Amino acid sequence: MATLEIQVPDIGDFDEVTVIELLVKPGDTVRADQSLLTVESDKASMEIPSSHAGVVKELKVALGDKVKQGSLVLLLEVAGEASAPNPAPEPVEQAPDAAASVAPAAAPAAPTPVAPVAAAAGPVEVRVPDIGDFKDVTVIEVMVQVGDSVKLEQSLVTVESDKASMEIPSGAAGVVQELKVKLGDTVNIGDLLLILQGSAAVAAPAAAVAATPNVPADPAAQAPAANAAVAAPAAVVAAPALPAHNPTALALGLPHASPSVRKFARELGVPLAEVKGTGLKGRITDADIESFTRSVMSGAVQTAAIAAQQAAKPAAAGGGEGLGLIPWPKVDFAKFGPIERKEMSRIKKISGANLLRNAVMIPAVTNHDDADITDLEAFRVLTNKENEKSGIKVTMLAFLIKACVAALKKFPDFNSSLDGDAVVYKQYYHIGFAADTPNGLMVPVIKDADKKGIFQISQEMSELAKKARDGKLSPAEMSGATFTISSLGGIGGRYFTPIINAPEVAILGVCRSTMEPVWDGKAFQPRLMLPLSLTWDHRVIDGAAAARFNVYLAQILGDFRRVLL
Ligand code: CAO
Repeated sequence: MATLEIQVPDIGDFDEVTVIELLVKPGDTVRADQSLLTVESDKASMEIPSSHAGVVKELKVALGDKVKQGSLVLLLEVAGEASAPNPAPEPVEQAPDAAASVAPAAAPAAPTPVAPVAAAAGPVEVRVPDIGDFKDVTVIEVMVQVGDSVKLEQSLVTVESDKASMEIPSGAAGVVQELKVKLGDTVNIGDLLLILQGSAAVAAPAAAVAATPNVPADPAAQAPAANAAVAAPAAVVAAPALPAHNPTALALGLPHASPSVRKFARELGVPLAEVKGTGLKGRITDADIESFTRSVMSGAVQTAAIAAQQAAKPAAAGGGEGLGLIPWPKVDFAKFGPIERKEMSRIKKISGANLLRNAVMIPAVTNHDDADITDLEAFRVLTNKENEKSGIKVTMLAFLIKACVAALKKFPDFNSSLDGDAVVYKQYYHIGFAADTPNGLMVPVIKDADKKGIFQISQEMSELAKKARDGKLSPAEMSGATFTISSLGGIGGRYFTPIINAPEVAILGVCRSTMEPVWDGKAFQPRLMLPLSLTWDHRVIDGAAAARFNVYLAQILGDFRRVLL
């Protein structure tokens, strides 16, 4: 065994960076290249990977510490004789328990600062500067749009590799004439980001001419941009300069989170902008993403928008002023008789805020209809009898999920979400179902329900419902629904008006089926009728489409062979 000193590697031009996240603790086994901690400057965050596999013996930094190249990060115990894989400044000690200095694998290079050197008029091409060793970084945020006035050094886009994210500020001032990148694009050094109608200082493309990452550009190399052309677009490299920390910009722009947290959030479909960070300086941590996702529950809750929750708070808490309403009545209930006061559960508080937001913000309409499920119920009962030994009980809800998928395919508007002025049509069919649990409502999700059969859906549903009741649903199991069904069929009732699970645009409520006399043109026949209540977002869906959706759904439930048509 040898003990290695893991130090902060060359992190480019950053003088000092703050430790904002510790990703390991003493006793943890780490792989070579595994991220150990996240450091952050005012414009970039990066993860510092381990150069070796081993066991963390001692952490030498704490949250909030300032570190720079060469700072000792931790002591790592490595098996046998350690050797540094990447250029290491110090040879590794081989003596047992001797501490050795090892530089971790190359860390992300810092964008190189450049200075504004000249005024420009006319179109100015703003390009990706030298961003160090990164290739094919992804644009994860575009902070400006056409027509925006951009100041020199104002952040334009955020790019992200698997280990770092950084904002790319503008090397020129002006008005955005044309955007050349969009979310999800991959870019490299020199790629065109946007064209500005230049009006002020232009930064020289110093970063672009820096010979190697992490090496400050030669000031002489800044000269060409001083002559930024007037007629032809001037080639300007976005200057990754590092102005002083600007909390306002942060608040308005990129949520504060490390690349791995962003990736985690993306995997779960969590909108980072809606997550409240509890880390240093309000930074969003993995735990925040997890607790956010855990709070996604109830028949009317999918995502928690903190901002909306805040806005909704006055009303929820007894105000109403936020909505311009008269205050909630304050009554001394004890005056009228004995009372008991109980705090609402955390889940109820969170889901309440979400329900309120969804109820207030969505112009929702509910259509009611009935489906004749006489034959389907007979088939279900027979199927269960025939498959008694399998241990899988086929439920009406499984058929409903399958029938809804067919209806969603026929009416794609119902499987969409609103995103600003655009409608996002999802080509996958993840169906959430409201589950009543002792802790409150949860909405587990059957993923890819279109690709699953009734048995599989029934089995998954019963497993997920059990997990929900036991409080063991993982965030991933509650994420990504495209449509939700809330079934009160096992309980009773006729119709109700479910609240849409934003950002979905529709939800189906189902109540208990009852035997009813149905006129067949000659006589009343006893038929098993299932009450359906479809709530839909009128911004995306029209009443006629909703009526058609219900009619089609009822037709399928009436004769499941229609699914094949
Ligand atoms: N009509 C008549 N009977 C129905 C029915 C319907 N629409 N749906 C279910 N049933 C019957 C079942 O067949 C079962 O009967 P048996 O025990 O005789 O077989 C019984 O009711 C209980 O069913 P279930 O509720 O256990 O199973 P399910 O698949 O219908 O539902 C689940 C599962 C998790 C959705 C349900 O347990 C649940 O939690 N429902 C509540 C959802 C809710 O609260 N929604 C409101 C949200 S808005 O506040």
